[in-house]
Amino acid sequence: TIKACLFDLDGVLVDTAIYHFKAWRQLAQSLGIDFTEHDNERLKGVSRVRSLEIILEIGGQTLPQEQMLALCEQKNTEYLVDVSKMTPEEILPGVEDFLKALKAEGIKIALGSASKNAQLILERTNLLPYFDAIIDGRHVVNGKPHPEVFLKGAEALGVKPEECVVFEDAVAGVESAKNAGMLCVGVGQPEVLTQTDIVVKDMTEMTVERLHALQQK
Ligand code: B16
Ligand code: MG
Repeated sequence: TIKACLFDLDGVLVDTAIYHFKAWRQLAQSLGIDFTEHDNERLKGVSRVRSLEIILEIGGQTLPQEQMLALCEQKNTEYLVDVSKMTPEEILPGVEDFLKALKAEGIKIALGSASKNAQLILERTNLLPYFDAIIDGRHVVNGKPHPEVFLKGAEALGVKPEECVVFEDAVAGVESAKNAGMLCVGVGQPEVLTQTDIVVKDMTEMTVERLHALQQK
């Protein structure tokens, strides 16, 4: 039986990718690196410092560790300017109805995000009360595709991995779910999210019935 749903944050519950992109592009420009929206796809689901490494790779640059950490700080300060202005209107379509339906069924809900700003984003969008557990970038040593974030989520909820369904929009996140031995619903394009059990366009396509049907597959 499915007892819990574990949600990624960026790209599944809210679209903060646009704010990440804005802040990273500004930083890349200051380094003389041309960073495009296409390049930004590579940053989805990966940690802040890994994101900077990818941008430096694109620009063919390397920097000392200390300077990299300072740049990550700088990016995050820019990013937080936008995040601190977020409202519940930025919750993606179908999310709240699905979370309410899960609550009504007694299915547990956890967050499994790479972001160190996850708590703040949930607070700004009024999503926080839905969550029974929050595992984010502050709690994990190994980033996605390592299964740590979702395994810790299951543990916090007191359920087994095979009783969990993960919702993910990033390839690294889907791999993380599969490495954890969990069912996975992809949110986005089937051509990209090939390792999932099903793919939905967004949460408007999700119902509790569809969730339970995953097990029979
Ligand atoms: P922060 P998710 C991820 O969130 C984003 O997709 C990724 O682009 C970002 O680099 C990462 O969080 C870290 O975020 O800088 O706020 O700690 O998709 O795992 O919810
Ligand atoms: Mg994501």
